[in-house]
Amino acid sequence: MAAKTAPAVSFKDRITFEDLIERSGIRFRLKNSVSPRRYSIETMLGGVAVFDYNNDGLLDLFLTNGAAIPSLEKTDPTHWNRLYRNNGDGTFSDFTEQAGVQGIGYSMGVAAGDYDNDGFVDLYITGVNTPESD
Ligand SMILES: [Ca+2]
Ligand SMILES: [Ca+2]
Repeated sequence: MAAKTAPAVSFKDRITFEDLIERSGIRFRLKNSVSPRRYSIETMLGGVAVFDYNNDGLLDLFLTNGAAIPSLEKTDPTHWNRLYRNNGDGTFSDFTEQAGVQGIGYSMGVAAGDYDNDGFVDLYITGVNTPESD
């Protein structure tokens, strides 16, 4: 029996990448409010959930974001967590306000699952200075 060799890969078959963020509609910027005190939370955020929040068969995005330091308050929309609905054509729409998921406090992580078995995925967001962290 002859030894098998790996198939030849030509350079034309190489994987290429294209930066599509500009036309995607995703305008998220992680804001961890770096401080001279270098609090540990500054390096512990940036949770992402990829899930279908509206059950349309298209994966949507939820991104956690920080807050001002030292208040740990989301003092303006640049600190909001963001929910982006997948439009199905390579673009996303910001549904953060419609869904009421801007967040409170310094958000760090997120888990997704159907907690109450109603057929819609729920989010569990972790962080500091949230009502649950008192
Ligand atoms: Ca969806
Ligand atoms: Ca649910």
